Amino acid sequence: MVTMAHRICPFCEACCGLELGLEDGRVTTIRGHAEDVHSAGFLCPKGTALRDLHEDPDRLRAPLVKRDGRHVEVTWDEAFAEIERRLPPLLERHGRDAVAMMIGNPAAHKVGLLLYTARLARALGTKNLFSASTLDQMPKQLAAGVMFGHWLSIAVPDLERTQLMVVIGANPVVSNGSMWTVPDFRGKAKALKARGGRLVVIDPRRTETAELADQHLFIRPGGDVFLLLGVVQHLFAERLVRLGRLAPHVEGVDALAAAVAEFSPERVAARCGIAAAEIRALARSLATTERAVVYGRIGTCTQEYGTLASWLIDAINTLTGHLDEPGGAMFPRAAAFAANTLGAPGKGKGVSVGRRTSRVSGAPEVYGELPMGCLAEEITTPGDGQIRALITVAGNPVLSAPNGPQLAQALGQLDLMISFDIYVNETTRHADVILPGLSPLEDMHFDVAFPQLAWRNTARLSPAVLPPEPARPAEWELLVRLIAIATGQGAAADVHRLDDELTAADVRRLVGPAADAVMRALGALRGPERLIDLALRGGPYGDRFGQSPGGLTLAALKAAPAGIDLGALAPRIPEMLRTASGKVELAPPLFLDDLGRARADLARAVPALVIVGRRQLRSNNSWMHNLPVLAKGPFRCTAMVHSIDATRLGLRDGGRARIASGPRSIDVEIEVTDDMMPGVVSLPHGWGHDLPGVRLGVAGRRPGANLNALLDETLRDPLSGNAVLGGVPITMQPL
Ligand SMILES: Nc1nc2c(c(=O)[nH]1)N[C@H]1C(S)=C(S)[C@@H](COP(=O)(O)OP(=O)(O)OC[C@H]3O[C@@H](n4cnc5c(=O)[nH]c(N)nc54)[C@H](O)[C@@H]3O)O[C@H]1N2
Ligand SMILES: Nc1nc2c(c(=O)[nH]1)N[C@H]1C(S)=C(S)[C@@H](COP(=O)(O)OP(=O)(O)OC[C@H]3O[C@@H](n4cnc5c(=O)[nH]c(N)nc54)[C@H](O)[C@@H]3O)O[C@H]1N2
Ligand code: SF4
Ligand SMILES: [Mo]
Repeated sequence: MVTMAHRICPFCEACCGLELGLEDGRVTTIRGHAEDVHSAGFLCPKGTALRDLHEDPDRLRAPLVKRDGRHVEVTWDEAFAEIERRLPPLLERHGRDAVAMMIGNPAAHKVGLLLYTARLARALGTKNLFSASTLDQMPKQLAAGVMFGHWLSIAVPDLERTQLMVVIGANPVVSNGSMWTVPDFRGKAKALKARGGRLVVIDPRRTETAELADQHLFIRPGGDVFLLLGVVQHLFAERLVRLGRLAPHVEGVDALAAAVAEFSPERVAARCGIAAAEIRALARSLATTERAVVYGRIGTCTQEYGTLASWLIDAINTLTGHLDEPGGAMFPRAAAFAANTLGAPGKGKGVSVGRRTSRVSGAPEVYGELPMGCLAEEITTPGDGQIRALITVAGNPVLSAPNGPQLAQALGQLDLMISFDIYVNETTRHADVILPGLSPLEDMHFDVAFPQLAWRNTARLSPAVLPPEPARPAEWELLVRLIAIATGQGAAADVHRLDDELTAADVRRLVGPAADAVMRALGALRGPERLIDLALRGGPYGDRFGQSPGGLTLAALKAAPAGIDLGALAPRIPEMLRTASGKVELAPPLFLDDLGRARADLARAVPALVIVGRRQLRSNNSWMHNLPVLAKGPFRCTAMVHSIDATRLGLRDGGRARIASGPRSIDVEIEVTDDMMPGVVSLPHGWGHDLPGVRLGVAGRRPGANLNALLDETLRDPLSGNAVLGGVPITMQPL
């Protein structure tokens, strides 16, 4: 008999609702869930790979401990005994900072990992926190934090109601959106065009999104800040600035006008590779279209001016009257966990960064994190505060972080490495203990972060589809057990009692004297479910623990497999602001000061050849190449080269070439295509599965080349610490 179950896809930020057919405890079909209030039946090929992931023989189902250089399966008690034997003495002898944590992308997609990794970090009390955020979106989080008062107060395009959307450095047709939860971008973009609206894409590659667009402009990698400065300058120079309703809520308009005055379209054109007339036309159409929005993503973040570019994008949305307006860039109002729905509305503490610097390079911390590019040197540089142990949580930095080979070497030097992971891959092969979580199908799901970035306000939750194998702990229980060890309570501590204590402490912080009553109201729930119920009930649509009958609760979401619709995005300024001034900060000194760097760089010579990254529909960063349904088909890890460059360099389509950058080099397969801007090469990241000790049978057959083996870990956006992953000069020669 076939039964149906529903599950939010955990693979990318689109968070599609899936409908799974089950027969005899096996998933037989996976489709988009047509009734889902958020995704309405959309899914991509990766969604169907949930089954492959569940059934992948290489996916770990039991903990591994390294003995005599080899990973062997052990019991859970043996794994934790190993940690208890090795971690506390290390903390005792070298202090809390000797243990570092690296948190990877899938942690944002698994509620148990996300909520309890934060608790583990607090329990460890280490300053050495690293995450994929500084390989990704930290510039956007820094810009949003400083401008709006919280790092997750990100304005997202209101695509359904806009008439002009400008996409810079993103390819949502393939990535399905990022820092913007938007299933079926393609369908929504087609609807925009059908109602007479326009899509403009600015990218050094004619991407799948550019194919769909009314206009595509090639931009020189890393040139975005100059383009955006030119646009802002022109808005002021031509008196096109319209703040509209936001006028009383915006600070710094005059300071911004003064700061950009010298960056006329004529002055920036050569540096960004876009003609002055195009820059002026772009500024004018943004200012004169009633509903318009600029959206920037990875391409604008993973470069040396990531923070300035992210800031200027929202500055343009503000100056053209499109911030917080329908059809512009709007702030979602999530049902749970959103800092911009908590506390007193309209004003807050703002954000602070740079409160300390990293030991070796002196890089400023950002929101408590250090740049990923600093991890290797913090492990290998002797002295007080040296990292001696590392805990990775769903991260594969050997492939995902710049200069992966150097990091791999550093990992080999650790006294102890513990990995929360489901594969023995390029990173976890170095781990002394690997603790695998449940398959997504065996785990309940709730998105903590993505409803805060979503195209529409909805609330959804997925119960586990299949029962976990007996005696398999959930990831949050593994993390609590590690917390017990890190806080001296020992591996044998009662996980559920400790969870009660941790949650009671959180509740006390949140509601003060009402804590006992709230804990009673949360009843018999445990683990993440209890935290979700707490966040939902105390959230903006919540039942307020009985004070708002009919409001959201965990039980209400469980009873609604298609989710609960909470309406289209609505204006939220000033209520959502948490800046100290209670205003949108348009000209923060931190950013104005950094403009000096851009000014000095205006005349920089153009390198003959640079490399950028690329994402592909059947791939997800570094870890889904082992799933047969995705791995089949043509070889995808190709270096795209324009025919002009190919001719100049003697490269041929299908041939091989060596790419070098500084002392580093990789060998790749060539794809000649005039979809590239001349002088720019595009290679996807997350490949290079041919390292010794890796247990990825399918991925190993077509390993591909590791883009990050080429990149320099010392190149960073100085404000956000974000790695520079694109626009890096290279040379190429045929093999
Ligand atoms: N050159 C270049 N480099 C890039 C990028 C780029 O564009 N160009 N993009 C960057 C970006 S945006 C990101 S987000 C990072 C991603 O980099 P990472 O955060 O390191 O993520 P992945 O490489 O996808 O590795 C994910 C890890 O999580 C594990 N995993 C998967 N599911 C689970 C689970 O359920 N539980 C546990 N415990 N583990 C799990 C996988 O086995 C794998 O080890 O890469 C960055 N690197
Ligand atoms: N299928 C698939 N989906 C994914 C992922 C995946 O690996 N595969 N990863 C997920 C993750 S972790 C993230 S963060 C998101 C990212 O989502 P997106 O931001 O949409 O990422 P990309 O598809 O890499 O698109 C980035 C674009 O920037 C362009 N670019 C490079 N350098 C520059 C530059 O200097 N300026 C400009 N203007 N453009 C530039 C590149 O050519 C590329 O087209 O995707 C998520 N979704
Ligand atoms: S777009 Fe694909 S990978 Fe992303 S959530 Fe939807 S089905 Fe999953
Ligand atoms: Mo990412």
